[in-house]
Amino acid sequence: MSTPEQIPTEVLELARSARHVTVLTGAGMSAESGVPTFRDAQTGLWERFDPTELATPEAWENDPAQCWAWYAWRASLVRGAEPHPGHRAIARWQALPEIDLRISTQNVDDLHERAGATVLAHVHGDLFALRCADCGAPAGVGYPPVREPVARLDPPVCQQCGGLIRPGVVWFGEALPEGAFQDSVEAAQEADLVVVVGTSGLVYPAAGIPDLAAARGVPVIEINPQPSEVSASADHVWRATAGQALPALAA
Ligand code: BV8
Ligand code: ZN
Repeated sequence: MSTPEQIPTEVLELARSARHVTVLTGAGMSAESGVPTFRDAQTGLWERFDPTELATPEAWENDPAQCWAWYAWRASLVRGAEPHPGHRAIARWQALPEIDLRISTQNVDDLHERAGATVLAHVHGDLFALRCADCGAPAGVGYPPVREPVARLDPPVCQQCGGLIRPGVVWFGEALPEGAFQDSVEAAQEADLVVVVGTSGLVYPAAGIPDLAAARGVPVIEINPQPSEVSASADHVWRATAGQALPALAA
């Protein structure tokens, strides 16, 4: 019986021979840094909050102050979190001169970057890239510090047009940032190895990327302690956490 930390032989061989690697990450990548995932039982954000009231353009239109307060609280959680050994392992792997490693993340946090990695695409946007909801101008302000979830906080106002400042994330029903999805698809299809870490594979179009790679014959490894929608399209499933698996994979 192997333990989660023990790298499966076929995974080790793929990782050692790959020169073009794409790493796709989801909320599970940040879990060991203390940033809650969305859908995990007990700890997932959606156990406590209703996404249809918070992560949609309609939610913003109906109650921007409720939306802003939730994102300000999440931003405080992220600011208080640190990258873990899994984030650092990806950054080390990417820094190897013989490796072309491209990271596509669904995460809106900056933990990959703070671990020293360069991210090709934040397909669901960037929590901290605040902009005006009306004219799109980048905001010259940040989130206020929020220690506990609060019901409402007034968003700041745009200096250019007086519109409200919104988080730089992609809400349900909004288009992904221009180029981000296409860049991610290309990276995965051109890779000789795709590593999918910590995603439930439920949110499209990002969830389709492993299948698009697999359809081109690219081997896909899943790292996730639980079964997910990605598991069926993965050639190898490693039931371990990001913090357990990635340091061994990128050693
Ligand atoms: C679009 C950003 C078109 C904001 C997020 C049917 C009905 C309605 C809609 C749809 C439908 N079918 C398809 C859709 C479209 C919709 C969609 O997919 N809905 C799903 C839910 C059915 N998609 C969209 O709306 C997208 N846009 O399609 O646009 C368009 C085109 C042109 C013009 C206009 C429009 C936009 C989707 C973006 C949504 N934004 N978030 C915010 O952060 O608040 S989604 C949210 O879920 C997260 O940000 C995250 O990015 C995403 C995916 O979640 P995961 O990362 O997978 O996280 P999850 O909690 O689910 O899973 C965690 C996993 O980690 C688990 O598997 C767990 O086992 C594992 N794990 C736990 N611990 C660890 C671990 N793994 C490793 N190590 C550990 N330690
Ligand atoms: Zn504006």
